[in-house]
Amino acid sequence: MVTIYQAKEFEEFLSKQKKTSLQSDQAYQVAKEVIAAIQQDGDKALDKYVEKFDGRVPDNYLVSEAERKAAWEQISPKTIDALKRAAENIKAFHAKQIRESKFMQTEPDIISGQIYTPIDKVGIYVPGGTACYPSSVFMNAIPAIIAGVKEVVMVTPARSGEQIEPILSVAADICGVTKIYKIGGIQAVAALAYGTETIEPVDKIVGPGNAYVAAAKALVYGDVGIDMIAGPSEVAIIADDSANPVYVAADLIAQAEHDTLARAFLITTSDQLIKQVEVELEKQLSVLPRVDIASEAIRNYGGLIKVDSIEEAFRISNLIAPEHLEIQLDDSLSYLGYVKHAGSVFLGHYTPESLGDYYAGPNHVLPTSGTAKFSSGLSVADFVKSTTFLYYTEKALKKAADDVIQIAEEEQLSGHARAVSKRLNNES
Ligand code: HSO
Ligand code: ZN
Repeated sequence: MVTIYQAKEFEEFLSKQKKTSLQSDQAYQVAKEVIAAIQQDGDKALDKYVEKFDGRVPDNYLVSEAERKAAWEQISPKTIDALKRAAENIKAFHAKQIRESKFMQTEPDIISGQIYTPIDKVGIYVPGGTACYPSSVFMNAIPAIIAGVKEVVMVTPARSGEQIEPILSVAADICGVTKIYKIGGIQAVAALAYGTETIEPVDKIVGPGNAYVAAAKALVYGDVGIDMIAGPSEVAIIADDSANPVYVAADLIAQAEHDTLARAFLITTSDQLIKQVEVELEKQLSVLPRVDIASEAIRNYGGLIKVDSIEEAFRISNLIAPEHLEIQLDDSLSYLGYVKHAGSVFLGHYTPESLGDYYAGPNHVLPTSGTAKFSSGLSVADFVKSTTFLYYTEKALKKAADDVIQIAEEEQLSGHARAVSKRLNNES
């Protein structure tokens, strides 16, 4: 059921693949209408669309302290402990991403540099329903909190208008989300972007969502910041005879169970591994609860690719620029330098992607659909801005004056030139 490719065939398949369109026209049209209405009429429009899309307007959009407390009773202590440990690991990893402001004195009379300041307010969109993931709360909120963002608010739809998923509320408490609003869909994005009487606007909106949420984020971009618009999740696994086919198949399936559009590739020098993985896939899929989703993804978007050398395996992987890359080779660390384009890399036989999805530290919000060629996963850097600064003494200005005036005159901006010359001549 899974397609087997020779390297050349796979390259052809890749080059023919169309970019999945991330915004359907219909989603775009609806988003336009809802955003315009909320921008104009605030809560009144918000209520109207919540009623229309979710069926019921909650008594209060803001999740109360009492509701946040009650959510803890609904989650097992074992889950709470595991979540707390995951949050600690993710915090520790992201803490290392903090950049120090730079102060430079390249010449005695000149000081320059760059300071980093956090965004004031960030909104995190977290889907409810079947893809309700506490790990997404951590991966979006923790880098913001580590960056120093003071107000991190979360929006997530309420079940039958009243209660949000309790595990999302607990995850929000564990990592320090300040406010939670019971609201999802386009209307949530619009409310966060422009504010209403009850929902305060934010400066940047991050987090995954369906086609409607993606369209809404694309439309509000510019008025607020957004993170990337993510496509279907994907993994590429580079392996040779040293790999265990059971682990390889398990990791391909872990990716495939996300979505019928998810992509999962094995790139290997070993014919035998391909045969074994084919058998293992059938075996493991037959006992998987989400067998329908995973089988469809593997059938339509999976592939086992035979290459002649490990160098060729990396060449193919760099063409895919996968969101996740697993290197299931002995001495895997020594191959890190071969990776040119990938969102996140998992090295060795005992580092399944699941570790990174939930727990180990690196972020799981990563560039998909080949966008790792030019972009990076979510990090602390997404929640800070840099501001450069400059200080010159009179002596330093004198030294630079002729050059600056020369260029200003060349641009025919004599006002700029005078802003320098007036200082030199001590003119008032
Ligand atoms: N693999 C997903 C993240 C995730 N997995 C959340 C499980 N829960 C995208 O990187
Ligand atoms: Zn996952």
